[in-house]
Amino acid sequence: MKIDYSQKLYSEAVKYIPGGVNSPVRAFKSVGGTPLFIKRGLGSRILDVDGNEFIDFVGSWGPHLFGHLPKFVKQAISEALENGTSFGAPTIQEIRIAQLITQLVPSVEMVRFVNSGTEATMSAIRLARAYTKREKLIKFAGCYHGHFDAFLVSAGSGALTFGVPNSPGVTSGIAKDTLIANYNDLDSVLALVDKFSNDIACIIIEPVAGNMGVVPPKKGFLEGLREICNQHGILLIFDEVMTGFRLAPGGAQQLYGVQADLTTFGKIIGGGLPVGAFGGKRKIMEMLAPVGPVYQAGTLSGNPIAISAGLATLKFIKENPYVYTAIEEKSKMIEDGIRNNLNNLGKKFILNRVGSMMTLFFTEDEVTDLNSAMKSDTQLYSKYFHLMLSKGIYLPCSQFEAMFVSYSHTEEEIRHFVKSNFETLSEILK
Ligand code: HOZ
Repeated sequence: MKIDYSQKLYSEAVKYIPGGVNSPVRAFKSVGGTPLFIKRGLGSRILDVDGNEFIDFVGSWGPHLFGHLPKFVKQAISEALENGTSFGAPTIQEIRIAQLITQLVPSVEMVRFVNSGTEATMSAIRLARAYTKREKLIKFAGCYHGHFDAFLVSAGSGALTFGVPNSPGVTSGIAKDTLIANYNDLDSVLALVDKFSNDIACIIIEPVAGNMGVVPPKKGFLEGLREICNQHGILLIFDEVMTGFRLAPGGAQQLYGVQADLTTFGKIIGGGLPVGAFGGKRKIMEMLAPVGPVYQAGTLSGNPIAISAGLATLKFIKENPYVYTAIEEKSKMIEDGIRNNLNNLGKKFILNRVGSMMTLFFTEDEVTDLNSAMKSDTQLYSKYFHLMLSKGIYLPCSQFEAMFVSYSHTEEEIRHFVKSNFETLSEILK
């Protein structure tokens, strides 16, 4: 595969941008090699600057539930653009998308828009702290909630991939208010609650973890958290930046039947443009300025172009709920294919899948939390990644990320994926 132009651009990029990238996971650092510079994306395919075409299973790390540039998003952006790019004043679209979200996610009675998942989670914990008048939060080892200071303690995603789960620059004052529990381990939560009960404002969790690779919640885990929060006056925050509108129109809370007090969104909610949001019960949300005293703001928040793209996406979801069945079928086909391949090769590597999010871990021990995820052989993953890439399949460039299936993936592409998966596994296990 020729990647000369990507290589040239990368050597130029590192001169002006730290690591040549604007978000660390893109840098191919953990798998080695040069990040590919992408020129365009359409449907399930992306094309790099050297002219290589790939079937994309990253989907911009989650937003592209319908593949790249679906017609309804393109049209919404073009129409919105005719009217201008930003006003710093309310627009009709913001009301419409807020209405739609409150219909799709019943625990969300009010919603505030921001520009990224990070902004959503950092604003949500400020609100939780103000509402409960408490300062500490519980997060789970390996969960990633964006790059705000309070979350860069035992963080997942790039922080985990690059071995910096506790980032320098986060003050000890901030870190001491972040308590760490183990995913899928209610006892570890109870131990913290026993010790700090009256100081804990919120428990924040990815209801399906996607930033240490995909780790599903065990039966009863989310319900248990809900129960603990109810008993101790703690707010439960579901970070649905990845799972929101992906696992079901109402996200993971619909899938598992557990409601959060506050929910954060990103990715799909912006239809591929930078939008984040957080929402929840009215009495909590009305503590936000200008109604209440909790300050939170943004010049570009609710940006009309981005919100129009998000609105078009959510409308499509509402009007075409069958898409979830179709995406589930596609994802199941991939899962069955990989499992069949592993069986034929006599390997018991762990494949975790929830809906259209999945991760193949290169370990034969069950992956239920950060410790078990870390048992995965990341060198083997790197080989897997590069060989799959050479067969035209673009996967996350880290073991500790989710692979995403979209509505635009065709059966033929899935067959190609499964065949490539078999050839690749056979090769790297030789
Ligand atoms: N898992 C990450 C976000 N949820 C990947 C994207 C990024 O950090 O750039």
